[in-house]
Parts: sequence; structure tokens; C-alpha cells
Amino acid sequence: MAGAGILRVAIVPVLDEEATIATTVRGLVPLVDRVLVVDNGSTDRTAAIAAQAGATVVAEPRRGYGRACLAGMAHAAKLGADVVLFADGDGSDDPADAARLLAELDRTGVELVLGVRTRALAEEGSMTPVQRFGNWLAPALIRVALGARYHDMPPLKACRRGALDALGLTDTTYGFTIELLIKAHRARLRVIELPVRCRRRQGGQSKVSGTLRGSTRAAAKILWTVATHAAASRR
Ligand SMILES: Nc1nc2c(ncn2[C@@H]2O[C@H](COP(=O)(O)OP(=O)(O)OP(=O)(O)O)[C@@H](O)[C@H]2O)c(=O)[nH]1
Ligand SMILES: [Mg+2]
Repeated sequence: MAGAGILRVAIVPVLDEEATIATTVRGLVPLVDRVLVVDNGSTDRTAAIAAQAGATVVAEPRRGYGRACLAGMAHAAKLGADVVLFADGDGSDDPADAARLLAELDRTGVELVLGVRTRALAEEGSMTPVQRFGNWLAPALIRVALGARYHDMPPLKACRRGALDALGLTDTTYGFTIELLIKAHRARLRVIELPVRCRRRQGGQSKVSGTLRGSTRAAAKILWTVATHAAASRR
């Protein structure tokens, strides 16, 4: 959808999502001009299936969710994207919500529209209690430390590319989204949160919240990122 000369690009960071990537890509193709699937060294058929479904596959062999997002942003910049949309590759985001986020960005002219996963709209079993707690805790901490008012660490987010690039994001792993929220707050970007559905992953294996190793590493990185920025703001 190349509306009004605005170039929209979706960025989907993936690691071994062969079961879900085709549906994810097909859901996004009608919404944007280009779907970038950033393949983080998958050992399954994710890359081939994504390409077949209509995505441009960007290879980023250095592991890390943030590294994949940053590689997607660099590619989007080369394409001259005006708007970027981040979505997960496991089918947990509803394309109808992605469309609403993009429409809200257009309608309001703000820099960032976040999809907040609300309990009322969440599919049964789509988030573990630990994940729910973490997604509440991190925004609560940055509210106390920095006065930033967010209600989730959203995988689904629509951003103006220029404003996003100007934030100078650097986190290469699971601190990426919280760093984005913190820096957007400090840069006084205009942010809108919209309630979105959260579905169960549509297949494949969880890498983050469904495993002890993934959740522990993500939680440690998120807390460390919050603490670092909170300490910097007091200097
Ligand atoms: N590029 C990259 N992507 C990753 C990595 N780990 C996870 N992902 C992707 O990030 C997204 C979120 O990971 P998930 O495993 O779904 O994490 P989650 O949503 O907490 O857990 P689920 O409950 O299983 O959905 C998916 O698209 C993954 O493929 C990684 O190390 N590198
Ligand atoms: Mg997921």
C-alpha cells in the first residue's frame, strides 16, 4: 500500500520461524511497500519460505533480536522508507492491528504508535504469567525512574523512520524495545498507544518467554537497560 508517496516498510526479526513466517509475511504484504524479514542465522527453511511468500530477506548472521532490528532499519534507510513497522515472525501479531497502527500514524502525524497487548484482547495462553509480569514491570520501572508513561514492551510498533534513526539505538539483544521506549521519551517524541490483540505463536518454538534461558536473559538485559538509563538521567 504505497499511499500518498509515503514508503512503508515492515521489519520482521526472525530466528527459526519456518512454521509461521509465510503467514506472517502474507499478512503484512498488503499493508506496506516492502516486507523485510531479517534472518538471524536460522538453521531451518525460514529464509527461503519468507522469500517465497513475498518478503525481501536481509541476512544478519550476528545473533540478537536488537541486531536484527538494527539491520532491518539500515536496510529500510537504504530503501528511503518514511515509515517502519516492527512485527514478530511467529504469527502472534494480528495484521489487522498492524493496519490500525499504520493508519493511526498517518492520521495523527505522531512519530510512534505502539501496540499495547491488553489482557481483555489476549488469546488464552498467549502470554505466560511471567511474561505478563515482565511486560508490566519494565514500563512501571521507567515510569518511576524517568516519568515515561508506557503500558507494554510492544513487539508491534509503527514509527517514522527519520525520528527512529535519530534516537541512535544501539542495543543488540532484548533491550532493544525498552531502549526505544526510553529514548523516545527523552527525545519527547509524540507517542500513541493502541490496544492490540495478542495471539499464541502460530507454530514453532519460543525463544524468549517460553524458555527459562530466554526469559532470564531477556529479563536481565531489560532490567540492566532500565538501570543504566535511570542512572544516566541522574547525572
Ligand atoms: N533476529 C532474532 N530474532 C529473534 C531472536 N530471538 C527471538 N527472535 C524473534 O523475535 C520474535 C519474538 O520471539 P519469541 O520466541 O516469539 O518470543 P516471545 O514472544 O517472548 O515468546 P512466545 O510466547 O513463544 O511467542 C520472533 O519473531 C523470533 O523469531 C534472536 O536471537 N534473533
Ligand atoms: Mg512470540
